[in-house]
Amino acid sequence: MKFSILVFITLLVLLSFDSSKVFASSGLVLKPIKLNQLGYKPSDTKVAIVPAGLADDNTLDVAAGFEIIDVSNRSVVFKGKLSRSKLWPYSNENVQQADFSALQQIGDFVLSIEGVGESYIFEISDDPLYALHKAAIKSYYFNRSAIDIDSQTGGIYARKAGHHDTKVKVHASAATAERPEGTVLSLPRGWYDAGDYGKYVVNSGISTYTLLTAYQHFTDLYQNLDLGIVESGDTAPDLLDEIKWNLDWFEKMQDIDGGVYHKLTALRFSDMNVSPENETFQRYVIGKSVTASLNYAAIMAVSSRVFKELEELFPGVSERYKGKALRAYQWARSNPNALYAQPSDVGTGAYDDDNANDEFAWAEAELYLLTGDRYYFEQFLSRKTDPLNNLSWPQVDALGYISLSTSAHAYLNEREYSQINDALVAASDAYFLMYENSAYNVAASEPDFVWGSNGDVLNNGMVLMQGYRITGEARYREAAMSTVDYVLGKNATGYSFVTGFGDKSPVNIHHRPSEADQVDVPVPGFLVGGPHAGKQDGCEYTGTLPATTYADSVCSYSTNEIAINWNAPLVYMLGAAIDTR
Ligand code: 9MR
Ligand code: 9MR
Repeated sequence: MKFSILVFITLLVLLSFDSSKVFASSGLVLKPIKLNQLGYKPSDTKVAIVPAGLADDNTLDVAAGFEIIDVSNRSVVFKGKLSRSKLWPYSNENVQQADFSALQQIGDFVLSIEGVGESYIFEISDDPLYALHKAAIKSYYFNRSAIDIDSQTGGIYARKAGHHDTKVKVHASAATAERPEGTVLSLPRGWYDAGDYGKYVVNSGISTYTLLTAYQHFTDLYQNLDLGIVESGDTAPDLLDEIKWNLDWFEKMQDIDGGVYHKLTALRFSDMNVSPENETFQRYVIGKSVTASLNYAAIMAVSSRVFKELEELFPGVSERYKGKALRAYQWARSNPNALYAQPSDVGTGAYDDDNANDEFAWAEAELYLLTGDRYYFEQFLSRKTDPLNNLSWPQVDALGYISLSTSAHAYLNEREYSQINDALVAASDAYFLMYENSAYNVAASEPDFVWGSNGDVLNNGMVLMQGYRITGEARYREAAMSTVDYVLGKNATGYSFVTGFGDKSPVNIHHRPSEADQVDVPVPGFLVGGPHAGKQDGCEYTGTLPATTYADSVCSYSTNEIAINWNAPLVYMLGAAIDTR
């Protein structure tokens, strides 16, 4: 198993550090007790993490009991015992767990431990994540290009439209005889990728997929969910209206020959304090790649299926997407080695990937569901992908499995269908073990602590939710929700990683609109990338370990930027939290 070996190696490496120095310089501990700062439903598993000293120092492992106090009258409503301490290698801490799942009373509480202190106030209620869920989706609205965000829908974050993208030029790297360098194209709408103003097909693809999957898995929840966006009040679900804004741009990224442009950006990033309307760099479609084309094929295919059911509202859309999906796949088959290579005059995000096998498999799964043509399923199987492979923008193995598992009943025989579901359950089992053995009580491990770690952790949660969806076994859901608790405060930094939510959440995000506006607090509902030890931006960090290297500073684009592909599994997991209990 890849992670057990990695855990072992990490342990060895970490234990050879001078841990007292690491701890002394960490300075990250805000409140020593770490828990989900938003709260829990009465029936949820509820676990807080309590520091028990350094990896090489067990002397603090003495506190035996903890109390939960009702803040309205300071009465003790629950008493429990801490677990034995355990090492979490990613923060080099010994920690103990305080499990208060048995407390099901509604109210506002703190967890208190003599000699350690009190936690932030958390709530137990029927809908602790409801507002957060809406804000997590609304963040896409705030990141729309080519639209004025009015004050009715945007409140204090109202702003003028930026990047109409009606005069985009074809970059030399994407030029053909039919569309030579400098050809002007109109490709408006879409979401900005992140804290920059680029629109990148690969990353937009996985983000759109995850939101569409949330819609398909929790349809009842989204049917009438009012997001307060400009389309609210029309007859389509708001979540689909939001997704459609992006698809309107996305579908236009196809060249005449069927191949798909890798991205639409300027040649370089602007300064941080430039608002959308003030960034007026010439923009280009840059490169044409096999990974973008396959992403595009997959997204056009799944969108064609979803919008078919809404034919009256969106006439002709489903059929158009279908044609585009097939042509993009054909191009990818003819150009399997067209991996993206960043041209020397371009400095925006690369989203380059040296392996398109998983993208092929994902597109083939979606095309099978779109057409029923066995050829695609056979191709999918021949790729031998594994849904346990770390789900993230360059690694999309799990996505084809999730789609087939959701929608293939009519297409696959029983044996084939079980094969798909078994692979997802096996991946869920691996993540479950990780959760069970984790000192921090979270389904996360070494490979997750890369740029965008919070997104990786939540993607583990999304895979675990498939185990729950397929088997109905509550333990998978419980392990999945550990990833939500993690990003909302039960982590080694003590931050709730979503802007505007939690007692301690990021304020100085790497997000140009938030930097450029006159508002002190950042646009709400954005999940920051999260800790990892890369420090690619050269900023100041107090922590040095995979789970502690995080800075709430604008400088830190490697840990404190926001991005559509990280918010998407947050939306999925919050939808799951609300809809499945
Ligand atoms: O702001 C950019 C951010 O969106 C990207 O994720 C990041 C990595 O590609 O780059 C940021 O831009 C920085 C650039 O790479 C180097 N000079 C400073 C830029 C802004 O801080
Ligand atoms: O999420 C991306 C991460 O996996 C890469 O390591 C990193 C550097 O290439 O880029 C990240 O994506 C950024 C993209 O290149 C530009 N827009 C902002 C994205 C989030 O930081």
